[in-house]
Amino acid sequence: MKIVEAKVVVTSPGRNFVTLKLTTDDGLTGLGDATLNGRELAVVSYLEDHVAPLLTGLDPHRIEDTWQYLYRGAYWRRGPVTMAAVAAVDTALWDIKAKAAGMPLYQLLGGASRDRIRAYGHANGATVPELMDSVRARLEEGYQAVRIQTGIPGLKAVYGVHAGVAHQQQRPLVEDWDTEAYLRHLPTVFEAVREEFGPELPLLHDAHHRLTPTQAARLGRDLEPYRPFWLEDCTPAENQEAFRQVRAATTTPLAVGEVFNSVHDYQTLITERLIDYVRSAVTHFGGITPLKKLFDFAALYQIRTATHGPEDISPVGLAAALHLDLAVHNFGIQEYSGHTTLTGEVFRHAYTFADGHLHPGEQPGLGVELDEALAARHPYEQAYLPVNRLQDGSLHDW
Ligand code: KDG
Ligand code: MG
Repeated sequence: MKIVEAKVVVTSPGRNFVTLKLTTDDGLTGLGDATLNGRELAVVSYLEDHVAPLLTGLDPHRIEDTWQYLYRGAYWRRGPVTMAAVAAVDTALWDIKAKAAGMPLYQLLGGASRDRIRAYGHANGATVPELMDSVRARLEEGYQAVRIQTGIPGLKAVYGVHAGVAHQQQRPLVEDWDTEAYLRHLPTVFEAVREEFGPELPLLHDAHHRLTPTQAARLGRDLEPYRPFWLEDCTPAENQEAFRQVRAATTTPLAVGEVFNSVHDYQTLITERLIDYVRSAVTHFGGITPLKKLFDFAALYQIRTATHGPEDISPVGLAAALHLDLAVHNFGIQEYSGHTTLTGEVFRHAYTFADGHLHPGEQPGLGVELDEALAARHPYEQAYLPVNRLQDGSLHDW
């Protein structure tokens, strides 16, 4: 079998998605997600100008070798643009291999280790009462684990929680931030949610890289009475050693990795067991091949998986995650915020969500079909993620 076509499809059924479609001389097709939110077209160029010309004529079954060819062969390694492009190729090749085998992909990854995949949903509120309503809505949808994010008194706009604030803009929306106000407010939010919903509901929280290690250590300790399921991205993890301070100070479980694109980003975090969950997505980590290796490495240290699954991972990237989730023994939890109805029409998928759990379905391959005609009716729209500024106007992590 040979690859005869490598085509990049960009579509915006509500938000931008970049998809690679590989076709073989046997007529099989494979899809891979290459969406890099806010920097989509850089990956399109990487794929179209530098990767697609290399793919035609290759044997699609040689997944590991093709991964090494694109990673080592380029000389310039890592980085989100490169690794999203490599991820798309790798995912599409696994899709083809599983279709050729006539099996859902998880069967090629070792078969199912579990019957279903526990997901967590997003509850957001500008105020605590709004947050309570949002938690209630998620529970009504069936979720059995919820990430809670709120506005902070005195701040105009906090990422992801202010209703009516569009995240995608022609220029980045400017949000505001005050860490001390956040550190004062968040424990009171956890207390209120625990009071309302009881001790059993798994509650997650994303600090979105905004804290210093000292602040993160304090927050981890202050949240301990409310038993959070985890504290995510508590401090920017370019400095892996910084997690030592947080870890020494608190037993609140720690999750990190949605912006990582290489196992090397995790080396200290895993070998010193400074974290409890690895959060990388197939889409940004170079594909299924390296993510499976990461998960197996993490398993040696009793660290679990929690693949990034926001709306800007396409249904193709999400499906890839679900096949891994079902197969690996050290699965932890899967983020799932769903997609718009139109996105589900552009990317028809076999995976299902019921009773707070996902399943990738039993179709051969990933179980996702791209409706190219419908995709073409929703072309790319320029969009940016927001930025965050402190009260004095200086830029801060968001
Ligand atoms: O594109 C950025 C989003 O994927 C990110 O902000 C979402 O932090 C996020 C999460 O945990 O889903
Ligand atoms: Mg996050």
